[in-house]
Amino acid sequence: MSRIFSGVQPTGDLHLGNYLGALRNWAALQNRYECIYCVVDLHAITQWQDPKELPANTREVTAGLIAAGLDSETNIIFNQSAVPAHAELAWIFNCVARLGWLNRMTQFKEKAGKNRENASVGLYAYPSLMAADILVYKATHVPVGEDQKQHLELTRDIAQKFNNDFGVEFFPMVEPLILGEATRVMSLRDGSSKMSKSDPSENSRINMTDDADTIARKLRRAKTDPEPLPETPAGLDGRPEARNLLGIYAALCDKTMEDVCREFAGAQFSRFKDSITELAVSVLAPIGGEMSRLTADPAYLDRVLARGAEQASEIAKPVLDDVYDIVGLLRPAP
Ligand code: AQP
Repeated sequence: MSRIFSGVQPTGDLHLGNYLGALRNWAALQNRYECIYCVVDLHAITQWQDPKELPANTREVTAGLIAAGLDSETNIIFNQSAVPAHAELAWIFNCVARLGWLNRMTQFKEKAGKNRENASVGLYAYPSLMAADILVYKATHVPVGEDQKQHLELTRDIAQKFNNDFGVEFFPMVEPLILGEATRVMSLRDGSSKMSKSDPSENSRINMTDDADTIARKLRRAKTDPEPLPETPAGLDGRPEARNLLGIYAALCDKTMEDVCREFAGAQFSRFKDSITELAVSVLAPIGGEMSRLTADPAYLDRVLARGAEQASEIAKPVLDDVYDIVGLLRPAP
């Protein structure tokens, strides 16, 4: 059976982009693949995280995964730092990946911004750790948003180079799974930048735990343009905010952009915003409610994570043992 790995960072409130670009798709895959889902806390600390908030964020993301429909009994759900094999394989991959490859990563450029000299080495080496996350389980498929495609290509490059360097056919060539409309949800304030947990403007995103009034307020304030909605998606060219809102609507109700354009052809944004608000609340309210219920029981979430870490470690250990043998690293005799 094919095996899926994917991760989400506990860097703050989960938002509609995480839901439509990742969590919802993960839930849809769970009966077709063996699934390993990871709360990637080691990735999170590549940028400053308050140690007082990180545990609660890790539990909240875990609650988000379950509330979005992942069955914690049939899927492996755990936090990355609980399985040291990720960090161990990442170090080996740091010795396989080339500086030139990492220099091309757009996420590093975006996140480091102008203050590149002051970015952490961890942020720079983030893609090596991501490759380790995936390959330590020899995962065959990774469901990712459009934004993570470049990192996945790097994972393939690392796997290929490892196999070539050591003359083995050890790591598989992992395939991306990019699913559905609105795989890249953009900020409500700026249709050219991604909806993101770390955007300083709360109004740029809809959080999975936002209540109905907050969702309505954020959508009311969402940036638009003065034109009525077009009859076809071609009419959205040069209108990034309109494209984003229609894409979100289409994803929330599982329709195509063509269908949504037909439905709202000629309408003003005021009418469309009422409809998208109603739809967003109907989808997110039950999920947000379930997240609140689950986060009120941290002991339950900790049990889910502990069981997941145990199951993940069982899969990772023989892979890492083989890697140590291939590389020629001695392990203490049993
Ligand atoms: N805006 C988005 N549209 C579609 N998919 C998205 N994802 C994130 N943002 C969007 C997908 O969600 C999964 C988990 O992402 P993540 O939280 O681990 O990292 P990220 O992509 O860096 O998300 P953020 O919100 O932008 O976090 P910060 O601000 O901390 O960097 C991934 O599959 C991602 O594609």
